[in-house]
Amino acid sequence: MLKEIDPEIDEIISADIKRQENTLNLIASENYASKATREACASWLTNKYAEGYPGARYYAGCEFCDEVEALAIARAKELFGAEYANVQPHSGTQANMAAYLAFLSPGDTIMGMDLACGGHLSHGSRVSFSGILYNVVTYGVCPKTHLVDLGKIRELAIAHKPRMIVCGASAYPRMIDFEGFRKIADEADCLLLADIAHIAGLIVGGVHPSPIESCHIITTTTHKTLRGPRGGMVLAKEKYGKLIDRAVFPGIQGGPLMHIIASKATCFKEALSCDFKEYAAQITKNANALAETFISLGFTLISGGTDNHLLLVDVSKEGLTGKEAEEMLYREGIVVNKNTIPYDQQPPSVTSGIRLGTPALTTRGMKEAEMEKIAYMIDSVLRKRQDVKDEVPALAKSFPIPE
Ligand code: DSN
Repeated sequence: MLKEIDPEIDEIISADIKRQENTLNLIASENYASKATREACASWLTNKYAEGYPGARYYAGCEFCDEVEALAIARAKELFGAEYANVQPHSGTQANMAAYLAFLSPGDTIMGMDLACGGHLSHGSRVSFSGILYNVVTYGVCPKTHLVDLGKIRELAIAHKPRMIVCGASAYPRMIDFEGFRKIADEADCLLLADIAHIAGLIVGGVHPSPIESCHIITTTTHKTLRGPRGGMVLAKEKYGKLIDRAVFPGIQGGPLMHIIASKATCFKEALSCDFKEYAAQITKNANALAETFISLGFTLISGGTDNHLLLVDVSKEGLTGKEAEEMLYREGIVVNKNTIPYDQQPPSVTSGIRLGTPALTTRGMKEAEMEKIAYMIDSVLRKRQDVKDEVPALAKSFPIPE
């Protein structure tokens, strides 16, 4: 149908499907959503306005939207062991925005991880609403170990008395010590928000500690390691629910995307399965295999390895910028993103590092042996300046993207 009505868009989509099929996707924040979740995204629910919440809507005809959202909420709570869930945020940034609006006033102090050290734009970057509206104190990582230094964070929290500490990151290869952060938040008498967008799938898969007991508010996306549709979510104790609900709608959003909420529900159902636990475990095994092969080849990894789904390679040691490395690899069909490394001398548009993640290739069924092969391919491209144009499509073809 799309082919007939809008052949131009159909052709572009088809070209991107081919691109996805024929390349090796190591973007740490991407994944392949299942056919079931994609079907829900494309469903008739896109037609419906349902401002409000189940049982309290501002439009007629919301009875099925109520059922869908109630199911999504129930499954989210079961999946994470949470008392409360709001599944309406359109994105992770909007989940964070709603959490800030619920608990902070403009001008309040928040503490978040510096973007340059692996934090996210919405954790207080000066170019984001979070840095514009709030007084931000950033924390980094230890310049030597590249690890979060809870001692330093404690000192900052005592000195600056934030109203909220944000833990969680977009480019941090190690585990987040939620309990350690909570001790600091309690001492500083402030709220603790965990942004688990990158690691949500690892948490529900049991390969990363859960923030549910330690953190007051938890935000996430649903499309990264969780492998659902593009979207956001807030989790918390029931007592915070009313404030958060009001902040999401009418605070920062109007009509919820009911087709996406249906798809989130399906994603949660998939993530509740035993298969998903195996998947999450394989993501970290694959990241570890990739890291070990890189180390054996002499590459420099930020923090010396990984505990999660991603690794950061310092390509300046190879005489390259992150931008050059990203482009060289993409020409061969290996998709990574340039990324700042802690205390980077290069601007964010250039960078000294590349970030690699294993969630997408693990969805294709790849295991440690394939990770090793890929590390060798990357070595060939970046160091030996050899092409791997034949190997990439061959490997991609052997591991088709599952329906
Ligand atoms: N832009 C995402 C990432 O790639 O990590 C985070 O929102």
